[in-house]
Amino acid sequence: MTTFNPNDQAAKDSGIFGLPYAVSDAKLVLLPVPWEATTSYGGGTANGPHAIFEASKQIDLFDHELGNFFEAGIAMVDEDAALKKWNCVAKAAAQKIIAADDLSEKDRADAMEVVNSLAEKVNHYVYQETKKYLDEGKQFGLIGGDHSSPFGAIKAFLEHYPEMSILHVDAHADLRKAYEGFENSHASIMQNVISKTPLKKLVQVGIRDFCEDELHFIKENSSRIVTFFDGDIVDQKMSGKNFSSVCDGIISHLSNEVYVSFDIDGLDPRFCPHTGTPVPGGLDYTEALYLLKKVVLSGRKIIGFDLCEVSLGENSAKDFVDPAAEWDANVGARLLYKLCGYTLR
Ligand SMILES: [Mn+2]
Repeated sequence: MTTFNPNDQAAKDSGIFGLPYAVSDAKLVLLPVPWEATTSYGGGTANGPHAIFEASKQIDLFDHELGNFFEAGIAMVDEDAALKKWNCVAKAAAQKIIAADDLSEKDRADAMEVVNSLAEKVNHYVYQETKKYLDEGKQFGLIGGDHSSPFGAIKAFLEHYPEMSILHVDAHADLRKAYEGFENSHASIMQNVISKTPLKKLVQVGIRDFCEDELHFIKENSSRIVTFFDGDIVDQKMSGKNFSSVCDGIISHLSNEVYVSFDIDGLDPRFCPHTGTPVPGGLDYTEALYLLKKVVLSGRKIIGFDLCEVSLGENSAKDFVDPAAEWDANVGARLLYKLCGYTLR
């Protein structure tokens, strides 16, 4: 600890962002959830936490806006070996269901049972871990994994902060009632949050890929869900409304305690070309940061967050095979650092 110099290059055995803190010393704990069982299009997001961890070491710790906030201590928990195994088993079962049309009813039901029961285990693990750190008085962020990863975390946060709202940045509404039959699909996370938790307000931003049922669901639940569609934000900007007042409109729906659920594909895909389900359009990196900054400046408190769907693509695994894919991890790590900064503020 005494030899740590934030201006030096990260040491080989250092933690996330090159920091020297153990989880027990850290004010902010990051939980990796390498889970992507129900990935429907491009995979690889289970490697997201590791890729972000590696890329995080090149970040300059001093932040022009937030200063040396890392001194509060930030540490990432080791990936859970059992969870990694569950991911492999569930992914194989899910692929069987997605790929084969000639699957017998029984085989299909069996495979579905494997996926659903392992997803329940993940939810339980994430809930327990989140609750543990919140009970210890730590701040908490989760690194996915696909966007189904944080369900247990959101549940635990709601027990600690019943009045909290969620700021959800995403290309997708994630309000499907099960996707491809999977109850805990990445495309259903906010449907599950709305139907299975007492969350009072979900504020969605950047949404540009959704089905008509999801739109109906938003309208049916208009007291709990406010959606800022990407197209509407673009219309406002194109006709001369400045982004600052667009942000004010979004933020006005948030309660004082804000949990951020950030799907990287909410950004323009040039910032996340290897994410599983990229969609053209979306927020600029700087716009996303500006929105988060304005949340804090409004006097609201960011109490925690998840960052999901960062991926290097399916085959690049852990060794950065495609040099272009390292970009996704670089953006993810920088966004993560800012999320940590705003949470520690
Ligand atoms: Mn999502």
